Amino acid sequence: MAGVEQRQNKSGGGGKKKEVKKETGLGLSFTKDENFGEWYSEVVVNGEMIEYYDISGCYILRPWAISIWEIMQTFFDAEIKKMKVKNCYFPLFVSPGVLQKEKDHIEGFAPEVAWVTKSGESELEVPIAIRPTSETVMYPYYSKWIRGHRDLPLKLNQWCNVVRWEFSNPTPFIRSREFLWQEGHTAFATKEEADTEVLQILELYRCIYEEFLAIPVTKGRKSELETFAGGLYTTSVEAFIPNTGRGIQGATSHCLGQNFAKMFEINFENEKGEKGMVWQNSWAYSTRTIGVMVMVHGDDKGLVLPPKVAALQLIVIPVPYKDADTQGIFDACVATVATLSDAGIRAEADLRDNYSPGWKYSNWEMKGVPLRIEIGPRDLANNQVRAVRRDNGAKTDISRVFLVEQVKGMLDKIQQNLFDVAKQKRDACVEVLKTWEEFVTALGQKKLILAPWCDEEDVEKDVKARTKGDMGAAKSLCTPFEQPELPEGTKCFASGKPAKKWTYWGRSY
Ligand code: 87F
Repeated sequence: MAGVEQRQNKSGGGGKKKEVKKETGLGLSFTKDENFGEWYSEVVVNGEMIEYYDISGCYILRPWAISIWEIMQTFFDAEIKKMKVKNCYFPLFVSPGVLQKEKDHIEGFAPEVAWVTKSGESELEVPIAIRPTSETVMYPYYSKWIRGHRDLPLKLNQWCNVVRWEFSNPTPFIRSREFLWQEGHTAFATKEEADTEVLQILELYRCIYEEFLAIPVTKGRKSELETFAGGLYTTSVEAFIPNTGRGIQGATSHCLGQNFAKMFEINFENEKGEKGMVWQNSWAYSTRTIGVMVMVHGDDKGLVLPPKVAALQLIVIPVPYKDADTQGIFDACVATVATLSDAGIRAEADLRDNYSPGWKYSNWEMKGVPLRIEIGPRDLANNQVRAVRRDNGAKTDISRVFLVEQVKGMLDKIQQNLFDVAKQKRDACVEVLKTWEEFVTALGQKKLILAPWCDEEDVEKDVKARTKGDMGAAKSLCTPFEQPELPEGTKCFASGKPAKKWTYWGRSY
């Protein structure tokens, strides 16, 4: 199978620790610092998040990954429902005429569109595209459904898959040819309402990253060059992967202005009987979120899951000795799980008798379970359990009398610590600079660059051209909403013209 070949071919590189894997069948052969790419592939597979598939760029998402997706989905879905957004489902297939209706928007993306050309052995009369996004699928119906101001706002969302036939280096979750996302598409009578919603959604995306995935992100606005073609302005949350020195767009919230309304004739009559055009937004986050989480928190023992998104927050492992009261230990494990489950903690016991406790420790560490509880003869005698944190390995003995409150406290601490450590690491990579020489040096050091910029499209194109190479060119990531002071007379790092704003730059995914 191609997927297997691909992985075997990959295993030729450096940074290997062969003996560990041979001995136990556990453990990783690559380290995060020495060979990040191979480490990542191995972690997502051995952590049981994905399985490689025989079509390049497509991956099987296993229950361990989908459960994370579902936890984020439950949160986000409830939040947008509070905002009166309704869920819907539009077809996967797009007719060619409709797809190409909005020319500006499809132009640059056309090579990535996948087409169905046959059914059985016969050629289709008209080939059918598979949605890469649903603007052109949905907006003809917005035109039909919106007549008067009473039909506004129209706020729809769909949870679905999309296909983009990428050619550059596929990576599980981060760049796959099919992925899962939500896409929200809304229409308003006024620009003010649209502007407000863009930021409300962006705040939910920040919340998913920072509060659920424990990943620090920067909210900001995309440059003209990076703005969605056919849109008015694009906002995003941007994350950073210290190991590779690359920025990564976490999610986007666009104000489309009235461009699509013009193309698709989405008009309405206001209270005074005057005709107007709607103002539209669209916004999305995808399964890429999960890849960013793996890259940011994972370590040389495997996945590290933040408690808020972990399907299993705690694993209880019996540690029986030959002559110990094995039944008593097993009963204590079952009772511990019952107590924790009743308190709303996602806990299970690993009572398999064909694996040693040591093997189980490694296995659950690989899968990133935030907290492990061990119960041995001494614990049983003292009516206590031993808790071991996945994030920092810290061990604590907990009396079973205070089990629930202590465990809750530890899970909160782990969640916070993951965020704090990730933020420290990210902040340590930020380089504030003002000249081209400093820029080139910082780029070579995998920094996240904050530089004063003149905000001219040609200058960004020039930065891209001047930094082109095997590692990929540098580009603007976003102009953060929180702007440091920009002293009068500050010059653009790239053009020397007067700077208008501070902007983040770097290589990116
Ligand atoms: C690939 C092929 C065809 C991105 C594509 O961000 C079209 C596209 O329109 C395309 N890749 N895009 C931009 C998607 C914009 C927008 N769509 C709705 C979002 C949020 C959700």
